[in-house]
Amino acid sequence: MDTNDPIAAISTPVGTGGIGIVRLSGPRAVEIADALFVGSVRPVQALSRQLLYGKVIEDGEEIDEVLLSVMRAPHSYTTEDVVEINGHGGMVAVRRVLDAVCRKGARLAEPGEFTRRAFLGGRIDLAQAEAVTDVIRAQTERSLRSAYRSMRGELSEQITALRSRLLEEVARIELTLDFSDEEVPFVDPEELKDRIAAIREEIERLSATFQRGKIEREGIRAAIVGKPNVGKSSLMNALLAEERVIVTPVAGTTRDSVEERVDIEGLAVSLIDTAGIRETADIIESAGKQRTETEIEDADLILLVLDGSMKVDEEDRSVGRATERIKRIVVINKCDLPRVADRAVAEAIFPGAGAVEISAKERWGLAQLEALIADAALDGTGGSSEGIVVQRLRHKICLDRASAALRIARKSITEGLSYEYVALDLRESLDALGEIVGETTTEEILNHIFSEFCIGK
Ligand SMILES: Nc1nc2c(ncn2[C@@H]2O[C@H](COP(=O)(O)OP(=O)(O)O)[C@@H](O)[C@H]2O)c(=O)[nH]1
Ligand SMILES: [Mg+2]
Repeated sequence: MDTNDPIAAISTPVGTGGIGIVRLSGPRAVEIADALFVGSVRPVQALSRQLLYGKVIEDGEEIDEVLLSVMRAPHSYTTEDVVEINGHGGMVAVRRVLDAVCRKGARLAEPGEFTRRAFLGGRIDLAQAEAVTDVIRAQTERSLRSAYRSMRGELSEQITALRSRLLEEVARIELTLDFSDEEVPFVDPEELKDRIAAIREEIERLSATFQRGKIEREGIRAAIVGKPNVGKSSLMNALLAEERVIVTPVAGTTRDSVEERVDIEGLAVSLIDTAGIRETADIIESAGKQRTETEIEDADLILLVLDGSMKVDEEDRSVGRATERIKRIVVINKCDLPRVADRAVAEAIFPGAGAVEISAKERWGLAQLEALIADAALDGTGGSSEGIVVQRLRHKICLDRASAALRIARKSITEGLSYEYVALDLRESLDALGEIVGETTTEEILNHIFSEFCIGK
């Protein structure tokens, strides 16, 4: 792939829209635009980021009325000269501008090639380049926030800081190796071990945030479970803020599971309304019951619903036993009615589970329940909402390799091996971290990463 020729692509989504953008990058980008654009100011004379109004005209034929901007190197997305032509959306109009640009000497960009040039130009590192796709692909607010922070360089900063700490240790050790007979300060093995352990701990902490990243990206499955008639379907509707599921006073109305996705505090939560668990002779209801058992197995979180106007009975306890192994929240519903079961009772009967009092019918207590759901979803997943989150499996694998190399380094020191071996282990760890930001990444890996991008980015 030539990295120096002008490239062009349509940067807006395929389909009909108000505006379609053709983006050009490379040393001759402005020249190409100049050959096609007719307006009050010529692209070659434009100030960087100035918006020019005019027309794209090829061989006397007017192709589109456009707004054109020039971003001059190195202050552009790719660090090269970039031209963006904003024309009318719709596949034919944009396509014609792109064709004209290509006839003037640009070639079609490969997927991710603009971002690849930004990486090769040194404006962003590899982790930031990957985060660009993560920003574009984010399906939830939380994963967008995390991806955005990585794109801004927060993950890279942490990796770079860890690398420079490691590099310092390598330098110290190598110095003692090179000048072992001379007056070089001796590196105390116990102190070295402690410093390595501290670095390793941070790498592990970062790696552990991957689980949180996964949940932020993919969300969780929360099954609404309880005996018949406690208000499971009503709760589902309340959380969806619509009447999705049929609610009746007849027990056993919901005979099969219903699943819907909701956004709860920026997390994608798949809510599953299940058929009530109870002994039954009804064949359809009992098939629903089996399905319920599977839903419980597959759920990340259980919303165990109780009827607050009734005493907790054997049926509730049996639901409790069926859901014991999964993280759960006890939802005491119907709290608009005279209260019989309350939070204290629920917490005593179902220890370890958080409890909340709500009324699905009158729709109160829901905000508190949502906060509990979000907390429970992210509980024990490492990291925090303020900290940076590792979103990519590739990064986690590199972190784990870096950590494993440090574990071996410590072992070598303990076993009294020569510092030569220790230095090798530390270098292995450095390389693994370097792969995250693209310091030590092979061409093959780069090709793979950028091929996942969309065209025009
Ligand atoms: N008073 C009161 N009644 C409710 C509440 N939630 C549900 N119900 C009623 O309880 C009955 C059963 O509700 P439903 O959602 O179908 O329960 P499910 O069998 O657990 O799905 C219906 O008559 C609902 O109107 C609530 O918060 N307060
Ligand atoms: Mg129901």
